[in-house]
Amino acid sequence: MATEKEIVGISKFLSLVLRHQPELIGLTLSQEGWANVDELLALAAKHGKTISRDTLNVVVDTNSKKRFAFSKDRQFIRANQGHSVEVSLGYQPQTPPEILYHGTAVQSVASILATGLHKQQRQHVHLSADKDTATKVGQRHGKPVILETLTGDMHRQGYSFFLSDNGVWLTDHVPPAFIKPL
Ligand code: HQG
Repeated sequence: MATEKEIVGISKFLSLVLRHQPELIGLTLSQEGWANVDELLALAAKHGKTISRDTLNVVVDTNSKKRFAFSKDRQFIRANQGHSVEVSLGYQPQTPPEILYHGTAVQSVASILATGLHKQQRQHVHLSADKDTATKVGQRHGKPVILETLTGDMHRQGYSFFLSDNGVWLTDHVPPAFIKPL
């Protein structure tokens, strides 16, 4: 059995190659972001990261944020969201709740209120359905600040929203008019 520390390490490694730099180990993702599991494991081993199929199953199935998903036949794996490489995950546009939250760090607030939320390196701006999650997201960057986004208004004005398989709301850009500090 892999230890908790090994599992976290593998999860970070999977985020790296499935979201950001598949080329690091010579991996190719499909347009929808899928990697062949056998190929992933073989390339990982070749680059000094040996992961058994059983351990991979544990990492995917126990991940607290459900970051990764297998295809139905479990031959392919992808990250559910958070990519910086260009993929089309195939999520259908959805009606968001009236309010969603964005957790950020205090040093970014002035710029966000002036120019809106930008997706930066990722493919989307990430929004959370609850304040707790937003706080955790913001903490990754510094002292957390939660911003309220008026997503109901945005949707009625034609902005598109997607809900990832692990419950993260995704959109392209949130203009300042739809952002309120809590
Ligand atoms: C900030 C984690 C200045 C934005 C989480 C954020 C999430 C601006 C940072 C997922 C700005 C980008 C994504 C502006 C946005 N001026 N700063 N105009 N617009 N920002 O990591 O949302 O653990 O790319 O506030 O749970 O923090 O990876 O995005 O602070 O779901 O699975 O630019 O990552 O999931 O940072 O986090 P990120 P995020 P995982």
